[in-house]
Amino acid sequence: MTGLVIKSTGSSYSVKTEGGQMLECKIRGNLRMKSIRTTNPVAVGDRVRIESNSSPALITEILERKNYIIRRSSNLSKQAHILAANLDLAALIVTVNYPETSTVFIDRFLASAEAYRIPACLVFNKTDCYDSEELEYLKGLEALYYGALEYPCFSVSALDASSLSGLRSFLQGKTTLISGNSGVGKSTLANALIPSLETKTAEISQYHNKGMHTTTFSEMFELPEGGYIIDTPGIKGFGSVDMDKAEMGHYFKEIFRFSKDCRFADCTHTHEPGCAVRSALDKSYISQSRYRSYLSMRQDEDSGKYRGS
Ligand SMILES: Nc1nc2c(ncn2[C@@H]2O[C@H](COP(=O)(O)OP(=O)(O)OP(=O)(O)O)[C@@H](O)[C@H]2O)c(=O)[nH]1
Ligand SMILES: [Mg+2]
Ligand SMILES: [Zn+2]
Repeated sequence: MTGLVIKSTGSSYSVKTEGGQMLECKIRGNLRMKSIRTTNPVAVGDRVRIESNSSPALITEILERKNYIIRRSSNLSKQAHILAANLDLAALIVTVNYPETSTVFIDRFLASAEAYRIPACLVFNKTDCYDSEELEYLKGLEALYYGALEYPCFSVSALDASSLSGLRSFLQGKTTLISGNSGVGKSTLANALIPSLETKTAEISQYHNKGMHTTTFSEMFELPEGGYIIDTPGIKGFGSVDMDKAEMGHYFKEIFRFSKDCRFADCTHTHEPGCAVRSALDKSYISQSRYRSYLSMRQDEDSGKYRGS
């Protein structure tokens, strides 16, 4: 029998079987591991084979992952923690204000999604409380990210159910990771999309005896229309990705596109002659804010935040 891992508590896993039944499973002792060394062998979103006639039911095999996102336990450690597997979409919740989400933050998120090869979208939330200047700025963001870069964008208010219909149908049938700064409305949005969720999180809170459910272990919530969302309070953007410095330009769509015309194949688009990227920047084909984000991510790499090349 196969199933989908909905929730992990470190030692036991809630698996939804093909028949829709929920089973609490343990891992079989000799479960075969893939090449990556991880602190958690099985992650939320994993499709697994289970032996259901033993007690407890056992996970005997992890089916091949289409993708996964990881968090490295520490910079020096080779051990990684898998946050979620088999994602169809990564959604960043953005607020122009209350709190302000910077474009660097948006671009880091999008670059990480590109590096993981996970489709990304932006959800601009709290549109109910923007003044005219903030709404103008929002239009500019949509023109850049949707108009020029073709990332799907949604403008919503988590407090207004009627604003959510476009997003709702976009998420239908997909497994979506929701990220964003603290306070942008991730939980509020999850509750608005899944009316039955409020009670559920409340139960968990009581169990752990604190205000929120624990952040270390991800959980997927089923959408009434089909599909899942994963609200992970622990991840702001993504886990650290293995971004190769030389490939940073690949994770910015438009920089990648223009870079094909740079004189040097290994152009860093910072100082080289014949750089098609900087020439596109001068002509405003590439936005200043995106280029600044690119430079800032390259700099992180210099300071060892990403794996060096
Ligand atoms: N006006 C307005 N307030 C909102 C909206 N969405 C969320 N809020 C409020 O913003 C605050 C933070 O929302 P949360 O859903 O807790 O934010 P979060 O992203 O889950 O935050 P963390 O769990 O800390 O990461 C709450 O007071 C919400 O009621 C919205 O669309 N409009
Ligand atoms: Mg929250
Ligand atoms: Zn260049």
